[in-house]
Amino acid sequence: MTDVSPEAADIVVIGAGFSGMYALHRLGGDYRVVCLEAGDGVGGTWYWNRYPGARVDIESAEYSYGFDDALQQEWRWPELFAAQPDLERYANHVADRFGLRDRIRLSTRVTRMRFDESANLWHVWTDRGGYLVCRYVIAATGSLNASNTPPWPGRENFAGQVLHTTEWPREGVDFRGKRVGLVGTGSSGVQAAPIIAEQAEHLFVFQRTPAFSMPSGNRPVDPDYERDWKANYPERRKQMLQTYGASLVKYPTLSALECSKEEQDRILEEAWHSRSAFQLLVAFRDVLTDMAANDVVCEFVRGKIRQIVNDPRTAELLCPTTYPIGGKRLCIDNGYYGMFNRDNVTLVDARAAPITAFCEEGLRTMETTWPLDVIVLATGFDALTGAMTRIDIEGEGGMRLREKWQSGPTTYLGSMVAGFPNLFMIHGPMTPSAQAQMITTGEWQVDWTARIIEEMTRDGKTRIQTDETAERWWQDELSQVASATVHRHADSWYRGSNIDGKADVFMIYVGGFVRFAELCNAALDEGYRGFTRL
Ligand code: NA7
Repeated sequence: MTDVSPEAADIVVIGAGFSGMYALHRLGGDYRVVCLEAGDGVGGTWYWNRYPGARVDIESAEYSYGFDDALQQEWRWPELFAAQPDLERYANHVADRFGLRDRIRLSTRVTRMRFDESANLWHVWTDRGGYLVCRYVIAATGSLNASNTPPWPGRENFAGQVLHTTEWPREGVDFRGKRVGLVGTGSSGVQAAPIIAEQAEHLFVFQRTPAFSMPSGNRPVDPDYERDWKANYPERRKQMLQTYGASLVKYPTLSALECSKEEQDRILEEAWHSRSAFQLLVAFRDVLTDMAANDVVCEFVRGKIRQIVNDPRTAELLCPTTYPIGGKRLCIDNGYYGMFNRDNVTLVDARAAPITAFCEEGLRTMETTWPLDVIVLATGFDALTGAMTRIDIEGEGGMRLREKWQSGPTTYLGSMVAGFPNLFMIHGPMTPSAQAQMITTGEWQVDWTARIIEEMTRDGKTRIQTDETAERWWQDELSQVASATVHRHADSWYRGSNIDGKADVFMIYVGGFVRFAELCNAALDEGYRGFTRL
């Protein structure tokens, strides 16, 4: 394949996002670890997503590393919900503080991997020309990494600028005096819109499906809040790992259906101001499991939208009615609904008249042409599987991962795939992923993976694999917990329905982080059940 001499490593980590950097730190003391990163900086999601308004949707006190107490004591978050520049600064601080940089290869995209069955080694090729040979690969490639661009024709005809939220120019964009079309109303669109509206001459928001969103209540961190967190960090990190979403919320005992209307409203009003999307989704014990209970919360949020948005027609268009709340990721916003009261903002119904093409003037829908200077695509990701299937990965017997996953991903515990030994994923498909707070659960998955690798070394083994029986068992477990929830009633990136032609398979483990962790630990404790070690 190549006449370049390979470089040897024990472990290749793909991705220098938060999980990848922690994997490098966790294993880098005992193993030769090389971390390959496509971007020219660290931070993963928080390196790429630098669109205006990009901000974490879980409070930073939680959404931050817990592996080193000195780090969490010394770091200061300026706002409750850190903005992208602060998250990127934090990622860089961690890379420097823990001496990771010399083992991170930036601007190096993994293009191809092949498992050498005779030697139990992975060969990893990059777009830099060279290749590495290593025992293990840890794919910390992220759940939301491969961006989705709608396949409309005519882009070359559009005279203006087209931007995607996931590939934002570092130098920023000046929207002053511009007619801006924003396509997509998921988390990215909902965050970007109010900031763009403040600058643009006019903002047209093209909405195919309205999002449910709640106010973040973001503000600068006050000293008492910070002191309280810092005094209690170790305890709170432990508590997080004992919850459904690795996030501290109040878990209810009441069903929405057994409360009076007044009681429902009181509980929901509190959740609305809780600054936590998880809290709204668990305001009652049955929000995510019973459509009637779910509808109580939907109606509450629709009521808020109607209160905030002055124009009744716009308000109705903004009210989600076709799926349960939580079925798509709940957004956390900073003035999204209120923005529609501005004179320079127009909501366009891209469901009634879908966008069909770019044209010289802007965007063409089934009904009309919208003249625009800038088009911002906030159209999301080929989520969960895209980061892996965009690499040409060849396992046992020439099997290709993208072929194996043609009709949906198969994994054991979201970590390994049958036919692809010694390859681990962090936040892969069929993990809790975005249904839990991802830095903490990423750290947990890295620790669990490190345990496997360390025990392989201790026991003198060189190959670990799973099989299709174990994959089927995990699929059954995943389907069983998912079937008890409202998720089956929503099209979302959780099940690939945002990507044309992608298999419609629910890909997130919604049994809760605690159950996920218990099952992962039990597999190792009970003689590596579902794995074979050679
Ligand atoms: P999302 O949540 O997948 O949102 C993408 C949005 O783009 C969503 O509103 C889509 O509508 C819309 N979209 C996608 N394709 C089209 C076309 N062809 N026409 C019109 N509208 C379209 O991605 P985000 O980046 O906002 O957020 C991803 C995650 O990041 C989020 O869930 C958080 O976990 C953080 P649709 O709903 O498919 O009708």
